[in-house]
Amino acid sequence: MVLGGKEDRELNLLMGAPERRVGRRGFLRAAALLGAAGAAGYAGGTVAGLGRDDGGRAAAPAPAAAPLAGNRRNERLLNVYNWSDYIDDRTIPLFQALTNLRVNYDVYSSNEDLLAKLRAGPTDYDIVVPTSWFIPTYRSLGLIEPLRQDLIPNLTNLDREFVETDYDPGNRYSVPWQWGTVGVGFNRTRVPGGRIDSWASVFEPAGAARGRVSLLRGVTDLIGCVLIYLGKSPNSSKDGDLAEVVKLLRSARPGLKKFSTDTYIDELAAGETWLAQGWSGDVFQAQDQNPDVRYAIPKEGSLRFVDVMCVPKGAPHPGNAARFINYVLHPKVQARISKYVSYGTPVSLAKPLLPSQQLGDPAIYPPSSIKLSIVTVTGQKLRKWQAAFDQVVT
Ligand code: N2P
Repeated sequence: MVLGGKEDRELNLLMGAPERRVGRRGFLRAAALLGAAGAAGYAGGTVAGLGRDDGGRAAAPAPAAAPLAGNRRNERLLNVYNWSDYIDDRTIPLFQALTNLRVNYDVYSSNEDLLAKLRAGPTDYDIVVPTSWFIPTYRSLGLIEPLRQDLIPNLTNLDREFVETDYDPGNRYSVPWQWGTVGVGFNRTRVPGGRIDSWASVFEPAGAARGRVSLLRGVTDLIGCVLIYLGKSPNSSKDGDLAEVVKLLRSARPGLKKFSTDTYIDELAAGETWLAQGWSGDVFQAQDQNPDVRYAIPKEGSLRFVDVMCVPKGAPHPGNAARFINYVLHPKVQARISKYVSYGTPVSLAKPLLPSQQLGDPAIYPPSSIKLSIVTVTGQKLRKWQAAFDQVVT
């Protein structure tokens, strides 16, 4: 559909062409193409490396406009640092074409990697996406700055539970990207009865599954879930509880293939691992490749997380960051991302645009009967959890 005026063109860009599904490698390929051809492509209004969005008609070039307000460096540039496997292949090209900003998109695969990178000194990143439970830590370390809320009118699209939060009431420093749960991804042909219901399946691997199990290489997700399995508070920092966590994980080790927060998607899909502690949307991305893959939240309960967009202190382009955040909060953009990554959207206005089977899937939008906890991270707890993690994960 080709429409006439500027607003219609923008709507076309937001809506995009029919969904194309690519895996992580496909996305990285697209990102590499954008890196190579983006400078020429974005200024000309094409979607570099991916062709025109609409067959060459509606994606008219944005005018080579004056500098955009709110930036420290006068560049039509945005540097995004996000989790791996957390975006579709169209959102960045369409944002570039719509705004005439060039985006560098880089990925990490754990909160620890991101925090270490930002603590090591200034970076050029304009947007980073830590899990919300790290926000108090980022604030107290002075690693993030207030958002230019005046440039984010779409903040009103956020569901109330993502505005009235303990970690950042009113979204002064952070805006949700997507949310999800921690659970177990498994190959239904490889587990007795085709289903699993307990964390025992991955924390005490047994039988033929030994050696075919992966656990998350992330301090909060790993330690928090083992505490839950042991019947402790998911926020415990008691030395005795953490000693039990270490003991359990040490005895699990011989039955594990590896710790991973990124490659486990492909390994589960390829049948190299049969069971994986993982994040909900990641497991559904594995299922897209292999229909025998399933996801379960164990009966003992689990963790729920929200990953939030923040601007590092002193970022070169905070104005452009705000423009990107505003774009991401558009219901159509939320729906496109959410549909692809199979995580939950914090914008209910996006839900009517999602496939009904995704919306009705209790593994993506779990009912309140499922026991899900949120981790709170303090400096002392993080040090203790990290020490426990380091005793087991090398
Ligand atoms: C995306 C994983 C993001 C969830 N691959 C972890 N908070």
